[in-house]
Amino acid sequence: MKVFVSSLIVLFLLSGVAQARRKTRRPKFVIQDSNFTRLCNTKSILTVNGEFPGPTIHAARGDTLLIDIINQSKENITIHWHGAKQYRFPWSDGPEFITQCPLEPGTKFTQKIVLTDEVGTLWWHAHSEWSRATVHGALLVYPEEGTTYPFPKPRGEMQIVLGEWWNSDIGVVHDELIESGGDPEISDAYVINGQPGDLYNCSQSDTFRMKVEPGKTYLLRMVNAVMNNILFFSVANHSLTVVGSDGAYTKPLTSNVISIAPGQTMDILLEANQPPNRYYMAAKAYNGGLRGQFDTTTTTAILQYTGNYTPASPPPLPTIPAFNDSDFQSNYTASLRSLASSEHPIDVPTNISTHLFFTISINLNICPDNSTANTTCLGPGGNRFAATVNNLTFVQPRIDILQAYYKQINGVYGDDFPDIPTTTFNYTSTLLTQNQTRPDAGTKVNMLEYNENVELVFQGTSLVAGVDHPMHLHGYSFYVVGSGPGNFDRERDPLNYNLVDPPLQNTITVRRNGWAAIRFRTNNPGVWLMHCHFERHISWGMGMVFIVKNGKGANETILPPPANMPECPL
Ligand SMILES: *[C@@H]1O[C@H](CO)[C@@H](O)[C@H](O)[C@H]1NC(C)=O
Ligand SMILES: *[C@@H]1O[C@H](CO)[C@@H](O)[C@H](O)[C@H]1NC(C)=O
Ligand SMILES: *[C@@H]1O[C@H](CO)[C@@H](O)[C@H](O)[C@H]1NC(C)=O
Ligand SMILES: *[C@@H]1O[C@H](CO)[C@@H](O)[C@H](O)[C@H]1NC(C)=O
Ligand SMILES: *[C@@H]1O[C@H](CO)[C@@H](O)[C@H](O)[C@H]1NC(C)=O
Ligand SMILES: *[C@@H]1O[C@H](CO)[C@@H](O)[C@H](O)[C@H]1NC(C)=O
Ligand SMILES: *[C@@H]1O[C@H](CO)[C@@H](O)[C@H](O)[C@H]1NC(C)=O
Ligand SMILES: *[C@@H]1O[C@H](CO)[C@@H](O)[C@H](O)[C@H]1NC(C)=O
Ligand SMILES: *[C@@H]1O[C@H](CO)[C@@H](O)[C@H](O)[C@H]1NC(C)=O
Ligand SMILES: *[C@@H]1O[C@H](CO)[C@@H](O)[C@H](O)[C@H]1NC(C)=O
Ligand SMILES: *[C@@H]1O[C@H](CO)[C@@H](O)[C@H](O)[C@H]1NC(C)=O
Ligand SMILES: CC(=O)N[C@H]1CO[C@H](CO)[C@@H](O)[C@@H]1O
Ligand SMILES: [Cu+2]
Repeated sequence: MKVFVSSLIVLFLLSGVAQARRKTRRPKFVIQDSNFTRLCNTKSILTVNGEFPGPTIHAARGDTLLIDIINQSKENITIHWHGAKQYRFPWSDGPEFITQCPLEPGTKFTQKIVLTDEVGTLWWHAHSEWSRATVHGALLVYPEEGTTYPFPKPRGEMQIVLGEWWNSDIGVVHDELIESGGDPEISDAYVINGQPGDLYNCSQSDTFRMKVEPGKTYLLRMVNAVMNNILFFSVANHSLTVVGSDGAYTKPLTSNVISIAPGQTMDILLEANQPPNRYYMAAKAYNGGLRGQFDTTTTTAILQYTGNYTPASPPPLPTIPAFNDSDFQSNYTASLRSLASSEHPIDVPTNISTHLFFTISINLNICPDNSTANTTCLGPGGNRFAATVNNLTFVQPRIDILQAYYKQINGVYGDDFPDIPTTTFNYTSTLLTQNQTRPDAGTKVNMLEYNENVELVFQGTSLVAGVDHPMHLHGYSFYVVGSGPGNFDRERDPLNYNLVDPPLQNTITVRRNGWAAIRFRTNNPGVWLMHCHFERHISWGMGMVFIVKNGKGANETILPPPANMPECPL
């Protein structure tokens, strides 16, 4: 049986980090099965180096990472470096059948990640079926040598990785989702650094603890690696000040509760300014969609002051908004701002050359289809769930799109993913018909020229059920210039855009029955997946692919593939 270390108090002190400029770091990732015990059950899960969550990678801005991935498991696997832009090198991005074929059992691949302007907390995770449930970890990028944080140096720091735990085998949860056509099995717990916390009888002794000295300030490196839910997080009697998100600095945003979506990261300052004691940190789901069921449990960890005192028993629990508090959710999401200082300027595209408008919807297909012998699926009305961007369910190809594009292999994808919906309708109407819920399907990409200024408006729809969607773009960070409820109004809404200090993010939660507008410049040629970071939604097809063409200069083209690239069998 494995011995886990996550209940130990490990504080990484900041002195002496980031000594050398432009280092190359070479950690080894061994993908393997390991037995873990949670909630009284022991089961085998897929891990990196036998750890759950997986190893934290430390780097400085501008460093190069060479990750030797060795697959000693029985699963096909790929690893995605979430938030790393991978300039001109989509070969290392990772999503299966988009930029590579999976590493089959017994194979190896060295992924090269050249960090550029990213700073703060990024993360890495598996990007093959649902294996990211246990295969994920933090990637911490420190300021480069000779520079500092744009906030007072914290006494210490700690990664806080939020996850979701099923007692069932995650492969079975995935297969049943596809088979049944309904919602996924509800998870058994959320976890903080791999532990559900001591509100569960079977997790009393292993609850994650973070030790703090009275009067000192700490940096929480938070990653939401949860599969299917946005979480609210709070620490009893303490306030949380977000100073960074998705690998970019933000203006300090202080509140008692934060909201964080799957795919998002946050750098959070916590001042240990309360009477020495033990305090719960806690997280639970936000779910404004009100459709279906979800995991309503609370995960906890303990913030523990040093010194001699008689601890409160139990420690105080924080107050967390109700699971359906969509006002808090939307408001919090819309409150983030770029730091936008002279040392950390922003560069929001203004002369927009490409306008895109993408609806994001939950859809229904008739059941059966050819993938199951079932005549009744477990979706509403016996239908099978699907999900779409511009009414297209993304169909995964068998040859990865990057390989097909680079080698000009025909027939793998179509290049006519629409810039706007093929039919317009009242996207957030309460009166949509069943016929409108039927999607189209295909493997289509949207082609973009190099150096275009793109504005993309995501429009949530009320088809089947309006729910929030955390949309994630690979290869880029984007400025979130606006968001709002209801249908986007092309005349009125742009007048309220924030072009002064919009946050730079790689994942934006589009509120249920609402819209969000993002901007980015296509300065990174490659094949880039864009998808909802709720795992059930991407499994149902809520994704699409951008191909950004090469520019004119030799420095503006995709670099050649690495020698050991895991290609798909032709
Ligand atoms: C996990 O536990 C099972 C049952 O105790 C055992 O058969 C198996 O070898 C273990 N696997 C690993 C990877 O330790
Ligand atoms: C693993 O991926 C290969 C393609 O690279 C595929 O042929 C094979 O069926 C996959 N295996 C599993 C177990 O999914
Ligand atoms: C049909 O779906 C049900 C519900 O998920 C499942 O239990 C059953 O195994 C499926 N049957 C077949 C033949 O796929
Ligand atoms: C925890 O243990 C107590 C006492 O044995 C029991 O009453 C309770 O149902 C258990 N709670 C859970 C969540 O298992
Ligand atoms: C935490 O805050 C609550 C409510 O404000 C207060 O009643 C309690 O005494 C505080 N606990 C500690 C240990 O400071
Ligand atoms: C949203 O945030 C603003 C500013 O913090 C606050 O004034 C307002 O009351 C909030 N609205 C809701 C619905 O929470
Ligand atoms: C189902 O299979 C039939 C016969 O093989 C084929 O004609 C049809 O296109 C398939 N439908 C889907 C939705 O794949
Ligand atoms: C769209 O639908 C919403 C909700 O049903 C309704 O309030 C609104 O009036 C509709 N808009 C138009 C232009 O029909
Ligand atoms: C929905 O589609 C069916 C079959 O194509 C058709 O008979 C029906 O009239 C349509 N209903 C509406 C409201 O469009
Ligand atoms: C999506 O496409 C299908 C098939 O063409 C069509 O029946 C349906 O009305 C479309 N739905 C929307 C919302 O555009
Ligand atoms: C590529 O090189 C040209 C000529 O030196 C320069 O103008 C351009 O800005 C460079 N592009 C990038 C992305 O560095
Ligand atoms: C080379 C290598 O690591 N091979 C391993 C791949 O995974 C299988 C299944 O766990 C092992 O049996 C091999 O030893
Ligand atoms: Cu979604």
